[in-house]
Amino acid sequence: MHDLRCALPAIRSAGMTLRDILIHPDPRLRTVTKPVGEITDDIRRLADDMLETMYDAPGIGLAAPQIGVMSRVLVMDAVKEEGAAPRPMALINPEVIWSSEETNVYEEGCLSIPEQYAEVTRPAEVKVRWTGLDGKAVEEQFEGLWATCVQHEIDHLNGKLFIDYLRPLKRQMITRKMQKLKREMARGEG
Ligand code: K2U
Ligand code: ZN
Repeated sequence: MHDLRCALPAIRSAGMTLRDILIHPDPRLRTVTKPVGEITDDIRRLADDMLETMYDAPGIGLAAPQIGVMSRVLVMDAVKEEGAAPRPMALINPEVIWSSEETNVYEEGCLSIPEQYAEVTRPAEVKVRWTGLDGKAVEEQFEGLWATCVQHEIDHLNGKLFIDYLRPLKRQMITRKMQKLKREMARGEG
């Protein structure tokens, strides 16, 4: 993942903050988040912090509950062409209003479930409606990695993780690995 910190000045607000990413299992990752009411400067700062945290991870998406904020906010930038201009996006109260019959299989990961990857099948294209940081309603149809990413992030807003699409045994194995990782992190190892 090319370092996009050069892109940050374009979307920087005064002093963004890197936030800690919660690791599964954590009840906050299993909570259905609340819609955002008014789009305030606090929401705009939250989106900035989420983008900075996402680029730093690095990742191509991040949902507010992953940093412990139980609001319906997600950010993403799934631009993967080397040297292409980044396209940082912030979606407030996003909802899928159409999804294609055809599906895509993608080996997904998750910043809240580090180093674990598994194939997930999702609709290949989705149409999403959301409110932008300027308060305006937006609709866009996503395909490819963008479609996978936006569905992965909207799942996060509903307390759903990509491991929920796996067989129970595989999901339990990943959860146990994360519990071990968290024990080691608590002891300052790992
Ligand atoms: O929400 C997150 O945890 C960030 C996810 C988003 C994502 C997962 C699977 C497929 C698409 C997006 C990733 O950890 S971001 C890391 C990454 C980078 C390149 C391609 C796939 C995943
Ligand atoms: Zn995730």
